Amino acid sequence: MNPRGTLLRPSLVATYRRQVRRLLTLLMALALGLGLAAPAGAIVNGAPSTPGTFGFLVALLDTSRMSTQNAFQSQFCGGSLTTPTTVVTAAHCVVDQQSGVRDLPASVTVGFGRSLNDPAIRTVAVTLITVHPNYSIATGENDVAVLTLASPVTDVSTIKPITSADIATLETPGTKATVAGWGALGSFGKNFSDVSRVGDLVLMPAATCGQGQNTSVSGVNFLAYQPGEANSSVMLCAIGIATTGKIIDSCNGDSGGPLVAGEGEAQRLIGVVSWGINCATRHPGVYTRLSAMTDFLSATGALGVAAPPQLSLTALNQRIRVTFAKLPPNANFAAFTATVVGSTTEQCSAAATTDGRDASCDITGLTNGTPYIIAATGTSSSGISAASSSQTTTPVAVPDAGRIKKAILTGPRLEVSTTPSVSATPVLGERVSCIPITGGSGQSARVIERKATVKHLSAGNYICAVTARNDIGSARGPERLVHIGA
Ligand code: 4AZ
Repeated sequence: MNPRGTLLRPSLVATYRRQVRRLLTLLMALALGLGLAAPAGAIVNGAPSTPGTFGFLVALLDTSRMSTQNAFQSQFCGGSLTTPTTVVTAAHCVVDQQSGVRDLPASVTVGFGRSLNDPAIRTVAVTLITVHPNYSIATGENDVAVLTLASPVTDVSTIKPITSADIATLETPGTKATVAGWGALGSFGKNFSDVSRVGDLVLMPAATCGQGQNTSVSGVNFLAYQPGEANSSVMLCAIGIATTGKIIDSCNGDSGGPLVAGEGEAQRLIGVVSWGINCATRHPGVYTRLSAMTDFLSATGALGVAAPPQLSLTALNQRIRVTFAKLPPNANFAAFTATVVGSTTEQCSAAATTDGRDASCDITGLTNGTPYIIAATGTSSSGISAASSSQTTTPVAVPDAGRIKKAILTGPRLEVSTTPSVSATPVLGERVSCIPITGGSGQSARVIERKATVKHLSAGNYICAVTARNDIGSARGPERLVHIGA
């Protein structure tokens, strides 16, 4: 059961908004045609963004809808560019609220620009979506996700997320904050803005945001969220009152977008539009409290410091092979280094790969039977990452498997020649195996007198290597990429 009962679930957005914007817009057009008044506009009761400001505000666009319609019809959430390759948005924008299934990166396109009806709107693909590990659909807690862009956007201003240093100045109740987006102009009107709009808000006390204490802002009394409705440790509540006395609030379609505070160089992203009870009513809007999400933002690279790479270790003879996962969370490394913790000499480095293989390198000259603790860093345009968490493994006297010297395609067969595998005890067997880089099962063949013939390889790219076995175990030699043409 939804703990917020009748509330307008954050959720409505991802599922509902994606289908509904167009219909609502049509209904609006009809309403206008009938001479009904359009709701006066903002976010709700905000104002158009000033050109040249809020460049970091991005629109999340439904990729498939973009193939037949424009950005205005395809927009379903907002987001903020925090580094040239990261967009911070709401988790509920990219997680199906019924099934919990996450959107695929390819299904979301990021749009840059002020007007969604601009036919020249700039779009960038998404390669990775990372949802906060403790995001809860049921409670709406930790409603934050990071999108990693396919290519860096360096000519648009970014906004820095708040860190602990800024909490005292930027999270105090009464602090002025601004929300921006392309969301609904009114709770019931349900018409949407083409040009991004901004609303000036003030932060409410934590007591109003989950502890049941009503607060008045500019003489207007606002109703608090009760315990179990909102959790102020991970949420911020904010609302605005216009000079006209109208209530300023975020609304459907603004979800994922920025709540910013501070001026000039000190401006920070303090919140992400998350949920509320309707819009511009007597309840404040609720925002993800980003100061409580620092570890997540750091781990995804959204703070601008490269996230540590992920590594896996293979114990070999007097060496340890370190493999760096090409994926998460921030896939923009140019190179990796793995080091035995506490050593300055026992290390290895590898360039990032572009061919779909994971990068790897061997730390050599180690002692069999001794455990080694290993951590890794990555190098990207934003510098050297923090060290990864460390892992331990122990080199063992498995064979040093040979290397593929030559791989020649003759018809459907791959003729392979190898260097010998070396082992302290007899080598009991050697095989060459080739695995498709896209995954799945491959083909292998026995090595006899340093030669093997691998058959039945269909067209594609394969990673081939020699595997050698002795009485201790087996080991895989250096990998070689083999392309089988169609
Ligand atoms: C939404 O559904 C939504 N008034 C966003 C913000 C608020 C309510 C609903 C806050 O996207």
